[in-house]
Amino acid sequence: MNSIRMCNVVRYNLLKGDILFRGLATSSVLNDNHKCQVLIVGGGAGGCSVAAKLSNKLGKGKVIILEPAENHYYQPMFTLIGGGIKTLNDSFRPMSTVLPALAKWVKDSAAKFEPENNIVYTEKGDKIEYEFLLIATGVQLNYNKIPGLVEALSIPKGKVCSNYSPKYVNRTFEALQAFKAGDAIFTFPNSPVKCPGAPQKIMYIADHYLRKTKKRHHANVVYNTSLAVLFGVKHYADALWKVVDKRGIQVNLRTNLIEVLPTKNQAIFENLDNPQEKITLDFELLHVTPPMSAPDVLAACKSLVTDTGFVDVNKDTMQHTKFANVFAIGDCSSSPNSKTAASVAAQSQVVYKNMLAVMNGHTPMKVFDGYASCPLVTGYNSCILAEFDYSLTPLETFPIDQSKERYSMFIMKKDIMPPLYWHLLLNGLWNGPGFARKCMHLKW
Ligand code: FAD
Ligand code: UQ1
Repeated sequence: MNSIRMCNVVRYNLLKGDILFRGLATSSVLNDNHKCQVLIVGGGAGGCSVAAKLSNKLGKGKVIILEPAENHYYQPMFTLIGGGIKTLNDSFRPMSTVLPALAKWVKDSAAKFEPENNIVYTEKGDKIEYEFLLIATGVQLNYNKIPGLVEALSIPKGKVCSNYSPKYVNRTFEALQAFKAGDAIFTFPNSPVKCPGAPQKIMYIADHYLRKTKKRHHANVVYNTSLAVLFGVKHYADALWKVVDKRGIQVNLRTNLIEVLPTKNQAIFENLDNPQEKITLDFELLHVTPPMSAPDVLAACKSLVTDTGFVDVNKDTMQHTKFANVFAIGDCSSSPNSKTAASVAAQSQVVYKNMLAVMNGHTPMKVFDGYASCPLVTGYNSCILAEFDYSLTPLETFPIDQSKERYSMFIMKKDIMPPLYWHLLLNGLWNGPGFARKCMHLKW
């Protein structure tokens, strides 16, 4: 008995000592050291699709995905949620169900990149050593850069909304339903954005909603954009100008949101061609697309990024310009395409093939053409399917005039794209419509 009790006392003291030690220990003693062939930072559209491809090829345990989020969101659906066409529940799945089973998920964030030593440190203090690194962190939403905005977005049933975050996207349809009369203002920030069509898609849906509910004649629909154009590709911009003219939507170019006055329902804009010139507008609905940037953690690692903080890659191969074992995919890369999931799909095969080439001592040969696609939803039953490349030249899949508003393209956006994303893209089985395009443009 005595010896048992003695043992327990010793065990208790050891445990107590261990707890005390753990409490005082530095993170390097406490935390894990991981080693892997490929580390993928970010398990969004790009990280997940390439993780699936690489782990299928390399086998179990070769790939680590570093990703903190509990859920994976299909962000293109946010536009439809804003219009009450889909629900927030439709837009996400548990991260554990979308990441490939053959890869190891480290549920944590990258806190520091050390590409010179092939190491990434995590927020919780783990150290991950890799042979090859794929950076897929997406962009950072900077709602806090607009004074008053976060406060306005925290007012329950308020007039300020934003499709860009799952935290706020439900506010859009609520604000639309509550809207009675007055100014409905939609903004585009003075920064790079993901899906540059999305800030105006929700405006067209709102316009249609107000028509359907007979409120449109009491409403003034306004698009205040920092850009000097309505859309970056002239072919589609020409079509969109016809839509705004037909619908009586007021477009103010080079007009940038700089402040929201939450209690007054007012927004302050600057004229980017004459920043002294400020204008304060009343609103009954304000849909804000927030300023965005490369994530701070990337921007902090100067050897990894360009002046603007995005991962400095060769725009053809997606390989880092200095570190041959580092690649980037998606919104966090410096490749000058429009930041869309459609681009991620096309990049995924380029990144996969080029990473394998480098692993085998070859030169990366596969080239990304800058493909981007933006289904410009113009209402509850119409959509212009914009597709283009680096040179902003249309690169259309279907042998029809895609700059026309079509019901078929709306159905594609609403019903075909979600399963294509969940079942094909995230499993590494969708590389964009390049092959279909070639088939459909064959001259018979
Ligand atoms: P994301 O999918 O954003 O994934 C980034 C991942 O990295 C996230 O899971 C995040 O948690 C993780 N991460 C971030 N920081 C860290 C860190 N420090 N450490 C580890 N992990 C980190 N695209 C289209 O093609 N068509 C559309 O119609 C369309 N509509 C859109 C509408 C809206 C409202 C929005 C918001 C986007 C839309 N997009 C659309 C754009 C599309 O969603 C993005 O371009 C795409 O998701 C980019 O993929 P990604 O992998 O680069 O980044
Ligand atoms: C696409 O490939 C893609 O990524 C999965 C999207 O994001 C959801 C898109 O919105 C679009 C339009 C494409 C391109 C696909 C076709 C069939 C034109």
